[in-house]
Amino acid sequence: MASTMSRLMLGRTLERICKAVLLLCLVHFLIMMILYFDVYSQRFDIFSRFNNGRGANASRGPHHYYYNYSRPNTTFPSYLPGADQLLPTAKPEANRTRPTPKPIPPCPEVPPGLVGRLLIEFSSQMTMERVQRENPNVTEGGKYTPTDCRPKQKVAIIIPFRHRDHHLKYWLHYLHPILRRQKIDYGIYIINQLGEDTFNRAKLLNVGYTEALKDAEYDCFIFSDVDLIPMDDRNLYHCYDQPRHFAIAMDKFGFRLPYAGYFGGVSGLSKKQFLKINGFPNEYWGWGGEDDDIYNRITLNGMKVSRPDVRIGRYRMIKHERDKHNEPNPQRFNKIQNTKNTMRKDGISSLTYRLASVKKYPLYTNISVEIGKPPPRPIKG
Ligand code: UDH
Ligand code: MN
Repeated sequence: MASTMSRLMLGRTLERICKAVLLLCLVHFLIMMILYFDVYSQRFDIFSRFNNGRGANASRGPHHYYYNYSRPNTTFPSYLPGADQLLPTAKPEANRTRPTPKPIPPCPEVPPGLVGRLLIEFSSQMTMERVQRENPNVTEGGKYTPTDCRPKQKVAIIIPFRHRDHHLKYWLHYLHPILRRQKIDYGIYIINQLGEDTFNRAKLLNVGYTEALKDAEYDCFIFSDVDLIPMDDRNLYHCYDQPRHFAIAMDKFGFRLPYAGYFGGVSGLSKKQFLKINGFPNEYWGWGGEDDDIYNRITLNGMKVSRPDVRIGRYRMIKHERDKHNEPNPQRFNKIQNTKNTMRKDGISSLTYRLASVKKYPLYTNISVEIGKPPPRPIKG
């Protein structure tokens, strides 16, 4: 009798356990379904929140949504349909067999596919083949145009260059996917200084401006060092109402602006802004000062520098030693006191150089130039 009772009890307990397990499974399934469908809504919901308070001076609004992606440059998984793919299926069209081609809309102020904070590192092996494989939709010469919307500006990205192939691979690896997510219509120009004379960054940038305009009708120019990688894709690489300074919080300066008038690393000017300041100085040979001269040109011509939020304008610089033939320029301190007197004579209006070659590679256009050498130093005494 007692054993029958205990067996009955055991049976009931087991039954209850089974029911509980079944219920748990059901709840689990329900949660999974909710999460699954939520992924779609997230895509719109989260990023629409970026819109709040964003105007021309964009990134000064509140930004609380940071994403730490371990694989930095992955966009949303390709199995998730994009907004453009989702909408038509929700609204079935009458004429399914012959869809009328829709005019593409202008690109939204805030691109919907941004991921925010990125993980940037330089320890993994990088090869040009790999970067090429990662970016099949970049066309010859390093160009890209969004296909689902019309960008307002056409952007030339100009990089001063000599003997930095190792850095270039990382730059291309990180920047192509970022620019694509940002819906930028762009071309990449590497301005390579031939020979071993003293390096001249600003003069190379002037050459870049001139040569890019021979290639296409650009209306915005972004000048970037080859070793600077943005850590947040909300730092949008286009031009603004005022000349833009992008690299405001570099790791090497403790993620802060080193001084109020700093304009180095990565900056951007519209064609109009660039011409207003007569381009950049050609007479800064060796390291330093040219960026301060550009800053002076901007303020002396009644413009102001626009900057992103300090949490967004973060950059990593690939660590390196000082290059040969780019020693600090001892004349730089004197020269930056004189911008007011020199800027009308020295600039894009006085630029001379000898173009050696223009080569279009899959991920960038290489422009090799001879830009001369510094004038002989006056003999002391
Ligand atoms: N650049 C070259 N080749 C050169 C010199 C400069 O490509 O030989 C370009 C390159 O795009 C570089 C930019 O010019 O990113 C600016 O030069 P830089 O990177 O040398 O300037 P930065 O202020 O370095 O980063 C200062 C040298 C500090 C070395 C400290 C070592 N501990
Ligand atoms: Mn550097």
